[in-house]
Amino acid sequence: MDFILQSPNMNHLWARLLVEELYRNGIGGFCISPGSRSTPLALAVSEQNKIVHKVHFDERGTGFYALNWAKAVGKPIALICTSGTAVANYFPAVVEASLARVPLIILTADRPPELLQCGANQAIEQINIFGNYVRWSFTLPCPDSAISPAVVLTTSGQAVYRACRAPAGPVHINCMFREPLEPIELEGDIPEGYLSPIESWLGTLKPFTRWNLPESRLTTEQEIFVLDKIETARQGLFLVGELREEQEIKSAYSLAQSLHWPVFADVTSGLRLGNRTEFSVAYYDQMLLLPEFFNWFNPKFVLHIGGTITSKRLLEFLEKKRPEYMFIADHPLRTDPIHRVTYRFETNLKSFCSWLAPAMKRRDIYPWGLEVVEWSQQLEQILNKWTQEQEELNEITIARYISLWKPVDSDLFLGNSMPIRDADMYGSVYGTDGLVFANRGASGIDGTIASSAGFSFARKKIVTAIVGDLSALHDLNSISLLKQEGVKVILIIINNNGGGIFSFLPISAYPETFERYFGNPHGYHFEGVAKMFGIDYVVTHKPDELKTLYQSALEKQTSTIIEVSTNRPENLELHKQLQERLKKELIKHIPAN
Ligand SMILES: Cc1ncc(C[n+]2csc(CCOP(=O)(O)OP(=O)(O)O)c2C)c(N)n1
Ligand SMILES: [Mg+2]
Repeated sequence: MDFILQSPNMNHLWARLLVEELYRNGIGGFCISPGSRSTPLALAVSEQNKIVHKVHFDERGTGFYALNWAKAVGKPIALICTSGTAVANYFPAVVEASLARVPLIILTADRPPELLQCGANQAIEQINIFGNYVRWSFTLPCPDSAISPAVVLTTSGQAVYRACRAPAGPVHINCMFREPLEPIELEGDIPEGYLSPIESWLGTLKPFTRWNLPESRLTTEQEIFVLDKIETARQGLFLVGELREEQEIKSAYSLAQSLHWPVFADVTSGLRLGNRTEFSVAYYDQMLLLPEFFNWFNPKFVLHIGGTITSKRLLEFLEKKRPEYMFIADHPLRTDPIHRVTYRFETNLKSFCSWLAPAMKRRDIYPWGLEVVEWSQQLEQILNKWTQEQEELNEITIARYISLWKPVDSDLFLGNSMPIRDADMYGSVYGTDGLVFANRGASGIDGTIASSAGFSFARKKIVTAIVGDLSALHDLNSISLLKQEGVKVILIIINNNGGGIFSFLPISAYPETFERYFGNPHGYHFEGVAKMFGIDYVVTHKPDELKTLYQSALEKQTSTIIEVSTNRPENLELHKQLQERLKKELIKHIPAN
């Protein structure tokens, strides 16, 4: 630990202790945004080759980049920024991390107390700035020889522990530094013997405090209860929400195969666009559009694992039908927007699925709900036919084509607004496996480009991202992240010249205010900005051409932007038209009462 012993002054010593201990506690990497007050922290990271780190000038984008990096690797990522509004720019990502349970360690440099609330430059109220959105916040005072170095180490360890234990989430450490900030030798600044309380730590590579993550498992009584409920349930429905790990997806797949219940999988579950099970009902959202189906379909028991559900229609359906509802999650947070959960168990998802699948004794030979599975397959045919009929690309066919063309061993990022909904409603279940990420904690349209970049970097894979034009405009400068080493994103921007989602809402019936305040047209295209950032850019409106362009984008080493222009009013009509076709098909199958 020579680099610690050779620290030039207290500021740098504390920063090195903090960073080294975060590293020893197993964090996945660092993201740094430039600034002066954070100099000791930035240098402490830069001095060490072993620490994976990224540098980006915009804290807002960096926050989303780190968020998706952390989500993909299941480890905390630390962020470093200077004092002032830099800190506040992390807020959107902190909110998303808090709601989506993603571990982040936010290290913000702060001015010393004598420079606060006195008009000093770049000094804002940073203590507890993130309020209830962080799992823990702590201010480290200015490095001081009166304070044991062990305090710095236990602060680091506590930060990682609190970020990781359920519910995982962001943690804030506010670090006050007094000048000088540069690594200047200050004789006598570090008194002799100062490091003796952490001598043994200096001699190892282990964290100062070892901690364990309590892992919740069902007790034997709970297992008996769950098993009994599931074995005796009539007309069960298996609901799979967001899953972030391949192992979880695999075990959920096996459970789906053993349950013999219709499977309604969310687009972010990993079981919706690929991994088709024998019982997958891909088009449940569209089926629920038909009142006759809505009335006829009567699940009596729901087993829901994983995160939230994108389909509002499905939630409304469950709210009305009031089945018994068992929710299994690996955290304690209420994930029940319709307030219908009747049994809730906190346990590791993978072990739950792996336990339950073989534990169930006898399943029906003629499973309930098979006809629903078949009807969904009929709808697949209608969707294929309708897609082939469309000469020009539209928002529905883009979702379908990309779900089918996305190569094996690559991932998908879906922007909020219509891209995630179209993929959820119309993406093909015959696509390839792979993770599907979206920022569904707070469902912001911000940080989408940075998110896809962080996701690709973390997974070391190609990420295809589909985002709307307003979302892309919101995060324009994050296009520079698409050029970073280890990032390869094919960014498909659906440019419908504004917020297409609003056309689906009742407010669209008020033309005098609609376009200006909701549709928000701008007339921009993305070629110029792609050129500015030096990113390959192509534009198309034809399916065949999209296929060729997508294929060649996949073959390149670097990221590409593909812009497709669509039309908002037409998009609404196309959705209606297709939905009528699907309903016409489905009604043929519903038994008359
Ligand atoms: C940060 C943030 N601001 C505003 C909103 C509200 N909002 C939801 S969808 C939407 C329009 C998005 O437009 P675009 O990205 O072009 O997608 P489209 O609706 O056209 O599919 C807006 C403004 C939000 N969710 N997040
Ligand atoms: Mg749009």
